[in-house]
Parts: sequence; C-alpha cells; structure tokens
Amino acid sequence: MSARRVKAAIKKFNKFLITSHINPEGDAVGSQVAMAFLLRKLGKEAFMLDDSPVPGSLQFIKGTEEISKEMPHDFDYQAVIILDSPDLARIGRINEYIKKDAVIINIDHHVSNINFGKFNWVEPEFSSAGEMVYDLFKAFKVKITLDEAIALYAAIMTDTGSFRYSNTSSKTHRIAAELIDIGVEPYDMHSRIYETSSIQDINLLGESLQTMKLTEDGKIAWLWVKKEMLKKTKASLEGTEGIISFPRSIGGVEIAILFRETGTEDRVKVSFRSKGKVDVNKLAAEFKGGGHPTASGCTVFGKIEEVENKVLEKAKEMLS
Ligand SMILES: [Mn+2]
Repeated sequence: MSARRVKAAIKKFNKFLITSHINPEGDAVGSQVAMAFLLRKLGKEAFMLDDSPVPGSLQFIKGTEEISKEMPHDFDYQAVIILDSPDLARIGRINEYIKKDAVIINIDHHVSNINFGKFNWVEPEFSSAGEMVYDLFKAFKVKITLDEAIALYAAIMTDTGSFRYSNTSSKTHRIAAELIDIGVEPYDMHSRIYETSSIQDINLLGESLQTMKLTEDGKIAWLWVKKEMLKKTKASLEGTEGIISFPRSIGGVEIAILFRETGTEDRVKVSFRSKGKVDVNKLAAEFKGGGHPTASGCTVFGKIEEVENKVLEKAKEMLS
C-alpha cells in the first residue's frame, strides 16, 4: 500500500477511532495526535482512545489532552486507525472496543507487522509512524500548522533517537527541516522530552548500572531493573526508558539488553538494541515479541535470572 491508497480508504469514512500501542512513547502519541488533526481538517470526526496514559514528558503536545482511556457510549465509529502497532495484542485493552467486523486501517513501520487490518500500510523503511502521517498530510495536500508540526517532530525525533539511529534518512532530515521552518524549536522539543527526569529516575539508573554485565567477547551487554530497585528509589517504570542506551553505548557491544521485572507475577520485559550486525527483531520473535531490526522487545514469564539465561543463550547463538 501507499499513502495514496490510504488516502482513498480514509475518504470513504467520516467517523474514526484512533489508537496505538500500550505504554505509548513519542511516536505513538505524536502520530495519533497529528492523524486526528489531519482528519478534522478533512471535515471528519476523530476520537483518540489508548490503553495507557500519555507520559508526563509528552503532555505538552497539543491534542494529547484529548487522548481518552474510556470509550464514550455515543461514539459509533466507521473505521479504526491503528498506528505504530505490529499486531492487535499491542493495543491492549482497546481490543474490547473493536467490533468484530470493524474496518481497520493499519499504519505502521514495524518490520514485524502482521497486516492485521483491512487496509495495511506498512513501511519498515520509514523512521516512524509520524513520518508516515506526514506523508498523508502531503497526499491530502493539507498545510501543516505549528501544533501538527510539533506532534510530528516529537514522533520522528523520539523514534530516531534524536536523529542518531540507522533509520534516520535524508528524508527524515528534510521533513524535520520543514517542521522547523513551520516553527518547531529543536532544543525546546529535546529539553521538554528528554530533560525532565526526576531525581528518583536518576537514582534508579544508578542502581541499574550496578547490574551491568558484559560477555567475555564484549559483544553483549545487559542490565536489570528489579522491582525492589523501583521500590527503593521510588522511580517510575516510565523512568526506565532511556536506560538501555547505556549498555548500547559501550564500544564493541553489538547487542544491548535490558531486563525489567513488571507486574505482580514473575514476568520480565526484555528490550533489545542492536548496532546493526544482529537483527534483534528476530531475536525478540524467538520469545513471541517483535519490533525493528535494531530495536525490539518481548515479555518472558519466569524469574529474572532464568529469563536472563534463556535470552542470553539465544542472543549468543544469533551472534555466532
Ligand atoms: Mn514507532
């Protein structure tokens, strides 16, 4: 599919439900808000419904205050637009509101996307879902205003690791330049999103760094966030997001792994980053997860030590 085909699909409907994945980050939030703004400019109705709340650091983006956690009784949508989600499990609780015969428009850049929609626009070459929504603005020839530019820039900036990751293309920078010309202030965006850590989050980072380990060949680095660390530091799970960049930043490391204990059961959230030699989307898929070739994740049941063993074994296999 292409932006033009999605445009044709969108034209057929007037009332849209928009959603994205659980624990939304910049791309999920920014692409949803920009999509809602675009639909309204086209004279359509759009309602944003998410499983989990918008992180505090993204709440400055206009439109995020409209993202609801509950479905209004009187809103009967004709189509659902799902952004940045490789499968329906990723939208969590929102599945309860998706009718069996619902028309789903799937807009995503995950290589692991399983084409779950009636319309599937999946572009693994794109940096972000935000970049795809930008293309839709262009396909509809709709002028981008400052609020929309801020939402799109947040999506692109966060998913490219501030224009550092290998998914950053000349097109990504051209779009960013256009958004800056519209009025986006890069430093302001960066500082609002990344320079708002709490002292609790930094203390947690300190605890987590103490657990860092490296394989003998120096190619895999990993660390833990245990529930007791969260308790001790009073940090939020949200505050653990950037931790994986530390093992990744070690010279010679090819795979970085973060193990996070979550929930009440023995359940570990595992995040992977690769510097390009290993496809960590495939590694995550070994544990029923997915994502991108250089950034992915999965959830594994078991004690953190057991999960570490299992995951490391597979990671080593993939490296050899
Ligand atoms: Mn994304």
